[in-house]
Amino acid sequence: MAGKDDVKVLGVVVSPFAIRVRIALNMKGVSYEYMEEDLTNKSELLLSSNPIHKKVPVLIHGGKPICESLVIVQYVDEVFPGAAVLPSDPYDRAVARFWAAYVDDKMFPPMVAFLLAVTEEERAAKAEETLAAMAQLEKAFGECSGGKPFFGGDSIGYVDLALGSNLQWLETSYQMFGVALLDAVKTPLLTAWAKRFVEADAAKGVVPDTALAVEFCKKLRAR
Ligand SMILES: N[C@@H](CCC(=O)N[C@@H](CS)C(=O)NCC(=O)O)C(=O)O
Ligand SMILES: *[C@@H]1O[C@H](CO)[C@@H](O)[C@H](O)[C@H]1NC(C)=O
Repeated sequence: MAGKDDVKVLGVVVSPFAIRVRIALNMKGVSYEYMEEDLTNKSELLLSSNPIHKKVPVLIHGGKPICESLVIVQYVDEVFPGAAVLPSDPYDRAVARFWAAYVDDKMFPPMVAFLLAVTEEERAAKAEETLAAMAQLEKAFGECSGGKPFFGGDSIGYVDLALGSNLQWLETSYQMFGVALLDAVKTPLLTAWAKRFVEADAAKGVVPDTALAVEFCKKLRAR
């Protein structure tokens, strides 16, 4: 039986949703067992712990499953002591939740559609849509960071986790199709921020090599 402090993460190494959960746990200094899922052959544990969506990530804490990455990150922030992920001020928390939802609703879908596009036309349209979202996020960074290194200020916060967990796919878009969705000219603040994010201690060893994401993308495109 799982002990009350036993922590497991069911994930996929290239999944932004799993990556943000793992970085949040690292920020808190929580040790956890990481279990890689094969999404073409999901484990019984995944199916039983996330029966509604059957998706990664799932955090299993003391035998209890928690699903949906942003919900998990908030849970981790509330349950474990250490570096705060969400700001303490309610208004700032609301703003952080707004931008994290924006990443998942407005940036992630066109970015994935770009990576999986079949026609050049479709790819160009999705690039434009992703870049428009990135331009909004560039502005948001200016406002949220207040000149500090991260959306969360001096250290990684909620919006940093939401967006930073997607960096391997932005890099993949460049390597596979020569399109910079994270553009040094159009989004200079985010370009500099991305470098800081991947070099942060909590992110080390979690944000995967682009080569791995490229390989994964090729497999998905072949399917
Ligand atoms: N909104 C969910 C999204 C999770 C998600 O889309 N996970 C994907 C992997 S990146 C998945 O498990 N897909 C499996 C499937 O759709 O069958 C979250 O934030 O956790
Ligand atoms: C699916 O996963 C199970 C273990 O969870 C394994 O025993 C089985 O061989 C896998 N099947 C395929 C087709 O990969």
